[in-house]
Amino acid sequence: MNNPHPASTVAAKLMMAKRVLLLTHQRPDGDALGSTFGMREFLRGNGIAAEVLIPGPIPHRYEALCKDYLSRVFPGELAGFDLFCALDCANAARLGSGEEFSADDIRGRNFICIDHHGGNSLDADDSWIDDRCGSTCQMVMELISYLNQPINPDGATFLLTGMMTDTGCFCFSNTNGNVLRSAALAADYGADVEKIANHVFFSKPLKQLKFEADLVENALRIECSGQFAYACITGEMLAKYDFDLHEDEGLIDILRSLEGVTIAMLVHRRPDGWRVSLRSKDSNYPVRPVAVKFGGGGHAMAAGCTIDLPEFSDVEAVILPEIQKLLTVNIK
Ligand SMILES: [Mn+2]
Repeated sequence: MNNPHPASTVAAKLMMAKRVLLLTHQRPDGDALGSTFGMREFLRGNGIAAEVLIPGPIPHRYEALCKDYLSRVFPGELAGFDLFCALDCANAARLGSGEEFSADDIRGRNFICIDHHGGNSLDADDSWIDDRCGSTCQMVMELISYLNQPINPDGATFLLTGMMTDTGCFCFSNTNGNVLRSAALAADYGADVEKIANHVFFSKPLKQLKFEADLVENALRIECSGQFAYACITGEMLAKYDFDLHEDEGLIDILRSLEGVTIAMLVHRRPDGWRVSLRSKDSNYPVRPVAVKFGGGGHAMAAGCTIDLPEFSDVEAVILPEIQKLLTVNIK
């Protein structure tokens, strides 16, 4: 007998539901927004009432894509749903919507999770976790293929958005045949590639372009014989360019794109410590172990952690030796 498809349990729950609340992580990125709104379109197309609860504001670069789709569900309205589905959210701390709503409010109340973060600790009632997938949007597309049901062009556009943002437009090492097959399927269903490109990738505000230039000119540091590039974003810089850190998705790729760089790091101050984002562009040097060492996590090639030390120089002092070690001893 064939093994059941890994999506079969969550797929059955979704198709049996009457009213589904779709949830994702705080500071939503293209995959978070794409998978929730894409899933919403898919479920509605199948006659299932579905709403999206996004914690916090939508980043500017996704506003145009999402603006016609926003509806507001308040945490106080949870009783009206018979299924809760978290997408692209690796842990309970990121699912919350401030103090008014947390994962504990829905655990045990028909709560399912679909995610591509290997270290997922959400502990939903049923989960489908697959860290071989480049994006949660890809998983949603695979679930749709498994169910052999169509999705409308708007839904396909949302799903393709997350597939593109989480793979760096199919440039990162998480891009493989399955990623491209799911993307092709989204295109077949009418995904609007030009709309995604123009809204998400080719519409940076001028202040952001200037902020990025300042970052490269004044904050970029290079170590490890040119293999490690990093920068710290200061409050001063944010104020000068009126830059919102909710818009920082993709910023680290500017550092990663430098010739000779293997690992890039972007750091900024948050109330609970220094937020450290790490990216690698060589799978021989995965950054997840470094993030895990400091209590964080993520994907092999894209990970992050929060380090609670007084000064940025203290962060440099603990991170640099780890990166040096990684770059010298980790060759397969
Ligand atoms: Mn993702």
